[in-house]
Order: sequence, then C-alpha cells, then structure tokens
Amino acid sequence: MASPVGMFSRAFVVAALTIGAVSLGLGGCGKEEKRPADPYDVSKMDFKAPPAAVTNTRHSGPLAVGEALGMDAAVKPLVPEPVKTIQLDTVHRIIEIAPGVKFSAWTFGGQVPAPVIRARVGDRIKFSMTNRSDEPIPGTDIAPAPMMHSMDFHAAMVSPTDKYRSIAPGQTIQFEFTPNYPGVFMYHCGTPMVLEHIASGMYGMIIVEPRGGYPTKVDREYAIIQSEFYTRLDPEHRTVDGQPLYVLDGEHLRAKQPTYTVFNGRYNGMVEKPLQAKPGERVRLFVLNAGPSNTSSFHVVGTIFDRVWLDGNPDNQMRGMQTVLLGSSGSAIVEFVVPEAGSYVMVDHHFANASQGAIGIIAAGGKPEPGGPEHHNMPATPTPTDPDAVKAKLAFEGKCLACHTIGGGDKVGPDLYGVTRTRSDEWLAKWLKSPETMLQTDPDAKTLLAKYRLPMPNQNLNDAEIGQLIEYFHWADENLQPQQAPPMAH
Ligand code: HEC
Ligand SMILES: [Cu+2]
Repeated sequence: MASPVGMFSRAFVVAALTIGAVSLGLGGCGKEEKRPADPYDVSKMDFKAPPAAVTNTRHSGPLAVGEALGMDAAVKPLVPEPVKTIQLDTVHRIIEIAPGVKFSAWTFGGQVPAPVIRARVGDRIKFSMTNRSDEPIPGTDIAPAPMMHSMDFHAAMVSPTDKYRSIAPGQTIQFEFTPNYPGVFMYHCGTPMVLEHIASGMYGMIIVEPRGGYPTKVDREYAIIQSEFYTRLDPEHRTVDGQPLYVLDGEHLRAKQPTYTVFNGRYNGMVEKPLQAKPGERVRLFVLNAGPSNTSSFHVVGTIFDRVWLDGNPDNQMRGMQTVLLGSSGSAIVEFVVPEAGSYVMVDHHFANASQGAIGIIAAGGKPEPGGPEHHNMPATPTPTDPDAVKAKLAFEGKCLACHTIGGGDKVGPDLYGVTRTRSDEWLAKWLKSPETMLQTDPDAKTLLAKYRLPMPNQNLNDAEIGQLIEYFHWADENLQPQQAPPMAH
C-alpha cells in the first residue's frame, strides 16, 4: 500500500466537504465522479440490528467464551471468520490489585480488565451476557451482592435504550452489531451509577481493525489498559485467604483521588512480568484509558512513537510523538521501533499516576539498568549495597510496600523508618514470623493493632528472609533521613 494514510486523509477531507454540501442541500456541483470513495460513506454502513433479546435463561460454565477474545496483554491475531460470537458474563470476584491488596470487584468474564475483543470493520458481533452477580464468589464466604448490570460497546452504533439496557441477576441479554469504524474502543457497564460500575472493574477493550488491516507490519502487539482503583479497608473487616478485603471508596471516587492507577489491572504489574520484545523490532501497543475519571499521558521511555493513530484509527495519524494524551475512554495505537537492547519503561507521564502503579516494562534484552529503572519513578526505596539487604529490599517492595513505607509516612500499616530503634531484633523476628501470635500475646503488638485496626497478615517469610529484612531495616535507620525517602503510592 503506497502512502495509504495520506490518501485516506485527503479522502477524508473531501468526504467531509461532500457530506457538508449534501447536508446543506448544495450537492450536484458536478465534480463528484472524480472523488475517491469515502471509506466512511454512511449510506454503506450497517445500522441494521434486530432488537435485543432479554430472557430468563442463564449461562452456566465458562464466563468468557469466544475465539475473538484475548485474556492478557499479548493481543491475539484477528480471527478471519466474519461472525464473532462472544459471551461475557458478569460476576463479582476478588481480584488482587497489588501484593496483599484483595479488592471486591465486579467483572465481565471474571477478570479486570475484561478480555480484549479483536474484530474488523464489517464483522458481525453476536454478543450475549448473563448477569451472574447472584452467584457465590469462589474461594470466599463473602455473600454475593446481586445487582443490575449492562453492556455498552463504544464500537457499536445502536440504540442504547434497547441494546445497553440493564438486566437483572439470572437474566441474559443478546444483541448484535456491525462495527463501522476502525478503532480501539472501550466497552463498559452502563448501569447507574456508571462511575461505580466502571470503578469496580467493569471495562474492557475492543479492537476494530480497518477492513484491509493496518498499513504497517509489526513484530509484537500488546494491549495496555490504564484504569484507576479507589480502595478502602472493608468496614466489616472481612478477609480473603487471611488478607484484608478492600472495597470501593465512594468518597475518594467522587473526589477523583484514586488509591492506585494501573496498567492492565495490576499495580506495577508489567514491572513484575515485563512484556517481551527484541532490539530492532517494531512494537504496536493498543492503549486505552478506561479511567473512569483521570487522564493518561502515555509515554515509553527510550523511544519515540513513529506513528500514533488516535482512537486507534489509522486515518487519525500523527508521526514522531513523545506522549499521547488520553482522556477517559480515549485510546490510541502507538507504534515504535526498539532501537537497542534495554528495558523500555511505559508510564503515565503524569508521574503522580505512575507512582500509583501505572508503570510497566518492555524487556528487550541486554543488561538491566543499574539499580533498576528507579529514576523513572518506580516505587523506589533507597538501595543498600550489602547483598542480603538488597534481597530484602526487593522482598520489601514485593510483599510489604502495599501497606508500609520506609520514611514515606504511614499507609495501611506504620511507617517502618526507625523501627530498629523502637523494637529489638528479637521482637521484630517474632513479629515477622507470626504476627497473629504476637497480636494475641504481646502488649506492644496489641497497641499497634488498636491504632491501625487491621491485623497484619502473615507474610509466610522464612528465617533467612526475616534476617535479611531486619538487616535492611538497620541499614535504613543508619543511612537515611526520613525526608530523604522518596514519595510512595498511598
Ligand atoms: C496488608 C497490609 C500489610 C502488609 C502486606 C504488611 N504489613 Fe506490616 N503491618 C501492617 C499493620 C496494619 C501493622 C500494625 C500492626 C497491626 O495492626 O497488626 C503492621 C506492623 C508491622 C511492623 C511493626 C511496626 C512497629 O512499629 O512496630 C513491622 C516491623 C512490619 N509490619 C513489617 C512488615 C513487613 C516486613 C512486611 C512485608 C514482608 C509487612 N509488614 C507486610 C500491615 C501490613
Ligand atoms: Cu455493572
């Protein structure tokens, strides 16, 4: 395809003028036959969709069914069959947002974000969904909270009062549509309060490719969905697997003050499990900001976006971009070349958001950066040089950072700066071995619990890890000033 984008954008301008002329009743200027066909000729679009069917038949078994569904960041290739049959049921689940942070979520298909759907302009999407919010949450004794849910596809052009209506627990809704525009679109629950349904996890991405595919060839395709979580400890103090349950914090939700801002549903998720690429490869990211309320300034450290297709439509092309700004439900396809071996860090360049977890790595071989990519606002704690203390720092960031800081202030648990001055090594060892025993027997532990009101879950540490952590606390207390500690996510 020679310069398809230039061609399309000229076509688009001409088409827009044509449509404008027609709608003003000024058509028939005699030049129409020379104009290239409008790829968005509304008269050729498919708006025919039979009314949605709502029944009392319930799906059982798998919650997400369909060849066109992808369950993680690696985007599946397009399935060629033009009819895409998709089932996404709504269930309530406990998801883990960060280590030890179990959140009571509402989902499509049992996961947050929901599966990525991939289709093409002109395909027929046959969608069905059972509201299964009345089913028990597996692995917990948390009572179900049955409620209405619905589905709103931004890729569709249909009557929302018909297709996007809310259905009751036990009901199934079925409807069809044909995507007419290419793009990367959000889908979400549209049941009031929409804000709460989205913040509870009910969103996903549908990729609609242009009819003839994309004008470029790439080596890797990944989906990145940014979203916010607003959490608070369950006022009823329920636990899951011995860890405290977190629920939606309505007050911070309305104030747009998230606890976590993340990619693909997990605090620093793609730092823990980086995406893979190789030097010289061209990478295509499908990026969606699901919000619900904040903006994303998406950036990849170490490269420049060769192409940015706003909203995922190659007709909306920009070249050589450093960041792309995405409002709530905004999206883009970004493509870039991996210039050399290294770890390329994806961030929301609103760094307050990145520090809440909107960070990930594209691992393209080579040596890791000395000390980790901390200067890109990883949730850094200062780095000791002793190998045991270094291991402890890593363990601390993996297992403890959700609830503690060192010098960054109290979170769910106390700031641990200075802890070796207030507690003996023996006390710390006993505490880390079995906080539950200490909370029953030790007066200092009881005082802590009275203040923090949450029993620290047992972290299943072995003696070696406990020794290393205590050494790390000593190192921190001897080497750091509290104000020296970097800010961390709350
Ligand atoms: C889910 C939250 C949570 C996690 C995860 C967690 N803690 Fe705690 N921690 C607490 C709370 C809350 C307290 C206060 C005591 C209480 O209420 O049980 C506490 C207390 C402590 C104390 C005692 C502080 C003092 O002032 O005496 C230490 C030390 C500690 N935690 C270390 C750790 C380490 C190390 C890890 C990771 C291996 C960890 N904690 C993981 C919540 C947590
Ligand atoms: Cu809902």
